[in-house]
Amino acid sequence: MSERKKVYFAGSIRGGRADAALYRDMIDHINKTAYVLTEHVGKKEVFELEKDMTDRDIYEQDTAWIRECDLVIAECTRPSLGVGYELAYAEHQKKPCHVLYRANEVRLSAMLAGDPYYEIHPYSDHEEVFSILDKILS
Ligand code: 6IA
Repeated sequence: MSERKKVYFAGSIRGGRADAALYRDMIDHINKTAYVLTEHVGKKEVFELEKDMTDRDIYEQDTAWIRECDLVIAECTRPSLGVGYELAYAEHQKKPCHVLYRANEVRLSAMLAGDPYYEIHPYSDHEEVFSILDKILS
């Protein structure tokens, strides 16, 4: 267990929860072979749980987890200021960063698509997302 890679999974929270079920499925899949530090991103009741934390608490915890992780996997179909910030922070920390998004639905921000540091993985359906995750984690 201890040698499992620590994954910082990033997905939209206040940016919109339309893909929350997908985040949960991705987190469950990653947890089969690695360890996700940020399970709350896939939780349905995230706003209920959030009530006990200040924004400062969230910021301090998440930036500490980015410093601790082995890699970042971000689902970026739904634009989120927080996810964009996390990716920039992770690049600054020199953590490998993988960006997944549905290319048939959105055009990825040029600030991610144009940054050669990021590994960009367009996909079109759920099955594809799991095989991309397997490749990232192999
Ligand atoms: O701007 P957004 O809210 O969409 O930003 C989403 C990103 O910020 C996610 O990738 C999270 O890592 C991070 N984030 C936003 N809200 C929280 C949060 N709320 N807790 C942890 N990370 C967050 C409290 C959740 C609760 C279960 C304790």
